[in-house]
Formats: sequence, C-alpha cells, structure tokens
Amino acid sequence: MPRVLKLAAAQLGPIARDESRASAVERLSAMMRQAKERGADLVVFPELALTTFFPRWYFEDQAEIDSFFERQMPGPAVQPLFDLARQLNIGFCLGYAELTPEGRHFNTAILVDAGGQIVGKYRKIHLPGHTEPEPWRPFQHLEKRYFEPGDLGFPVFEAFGGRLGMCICNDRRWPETFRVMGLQGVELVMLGYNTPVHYPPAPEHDHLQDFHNHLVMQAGAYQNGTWVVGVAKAGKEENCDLIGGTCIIAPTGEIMAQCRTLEDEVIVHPCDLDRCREIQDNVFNFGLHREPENYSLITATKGAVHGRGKKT
Ligand code: CDT
Repeated sequence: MPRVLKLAAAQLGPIARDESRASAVERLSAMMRQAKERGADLVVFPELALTTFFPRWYFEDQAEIDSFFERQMPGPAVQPLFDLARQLNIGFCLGYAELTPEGRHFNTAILVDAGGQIVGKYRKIHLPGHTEPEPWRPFQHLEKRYFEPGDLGFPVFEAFGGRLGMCICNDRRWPETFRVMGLQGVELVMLGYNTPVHYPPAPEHDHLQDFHNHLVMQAGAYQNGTWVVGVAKAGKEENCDLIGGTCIIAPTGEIMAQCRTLEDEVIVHPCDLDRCREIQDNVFNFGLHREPENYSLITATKGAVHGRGKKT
C-alpha cells in the first residue's frame, strides 16, 4: 500500500496591520474548507499567519510588540480554526509568534493532527535581519530584535503516516536545516515564509528572489530525498512587496504544484511518501555515501575560517 499524503498548501495574500486575528482566522478557515473539499489530509499555512509581518517596523513599546504574539495556543481567536479542523477531520501546520509563560519570544510553527491536538512544534532557528533599527532601510527586518533563536532543534515527528519536520522561512536557505532533518529520515518538510522582493543590503539581487526561493527548497528536497512544501504570505503588504511562489516539491526536486497568484490560494498534491526511497536508498543513501569525519568544520565554527588548506 503506497503511503499517499494528500497535501494542501494555503498561500495567504497580504494581512494589513490593522486586520484582526478573527479576520485572518476566517481566511485560514476558508482555505482549510477548500483544502478539505479537494481531499486534503493536511493543510500548511505560512509563517506568522495570524498578523501582518510586524518585524518590518521598529516598535519601542513592548506591549505593542507583544500584541502581535500568542500567549496561548489555541487562544480564543484561533480556537475556531482548531474546531474546524476537528470537524472536517483535517490536520494543519500553522506559523505564529509565540510568547511563552516565562516571557520568551519565538517565531514558531505547530503541527496539529486531525483531532485538533498539537503533535509537533518548531521554533525558528535562523533569524534574519538586524537587532537595532536601521533608518536608511525602506522597511525594517527586526526579527533578531523581537525573537530569540529557537531552542528545539530540528525535530522530526511520526505523524500523518510519515516522518514530518518543519522549518521557517530563512531556515530554508541553510542546507544544515534540511540535512539535520534528512539524517532523521524526514519525508516531508513543511515551511512558511514572508520574503520581501526588495533586499535592502543587496538590491541588485531583487530580481532573483523567486529563483533563490525555489532553488534552496528544490535543493533541500533532492539532497535529502524528501517532499518539501513552501508556503508564502504574498503580495503587497503595507507597501512591502512579498514574493509568492508557494509550491509542493517532490523528493526528486521537481515542483509538482505551484500557486499562480499573490493572493489567498490553495494548491493540493498527492504526496507518495514512499517516493523518498528513490533518493534516500540510492544517490543519497547517507549510510553508504556520507563521509562525516570530513565535515567537522560544520559544527566547529560559526563563521568562515580561511586558508586551512595545506600548501602543496
Ligand atoms: N521571514 C524571513 O525569514 N524572511 C527572510 C527575508 C530575507 S533576509 C532579510 C527570508 O529569508 O526570506
């Protein structure tokens, strides 16, 4: 019996700064219904899917910052999404800003099963952007200020008949993210993103944003023999253009389904999890072909160390 997971990716169009949680949850609910009508077992939503992408502003007032965070999951505003999932018998993956009872701030994603139970949690590890406000930028990217790096590693969960992992946005650009999950035999990596078209430190790369988005996710899929689903918050959000390109990628690295708009849009694809074996048992059979004794620098250093080669 093939293990086919009917997977939906639910791209969000922009969320305005003054849009309520209730409104965002209604939009997510509408897409969850569409996913179910199209036969999906699991629907994946973007990063920080309940609010606008608030790190684009510098706020001094901690109460204002905390207003973008969830102290409870599900809190009253998000409970209807959990109720709907249980009613429809569909799982979901959701990104949100998490404020813990100890006052810690994380950029988080959860995996919720079709019974409405949280069965997996991931906290974003690679936080992009800057810590101090940089007024020269047309918009800020203050994730390093508002969040601390995740403390859960890159766990892989036995769920939905397979081995599922999560990462968030900037994590996808780092091969280590995929490899750590690959080494746990991951079969589906779920990720959401908010990626501006304009990258202020190197605007000459703006035209490559969509290319780089797919490049890293397709490489992560192929090099680890895993399905990958990348889900955007897209479109012009508070005068900041965000890329779309939401897609479902096979373990061969091929894009099997892709959103065509920059708005709320659902795509669905049947993911045969056994297809991971085509890659994991062959070209990337880790047990047979990896040479980890040559990879020690990966964990020994954070920044590059130059000139370590022997002169010949
Ligand atoms: N949300 C997020 O991680 N966005 C980054 C933007 C580029 S770095 C400022 C990304 O990697 O897509």
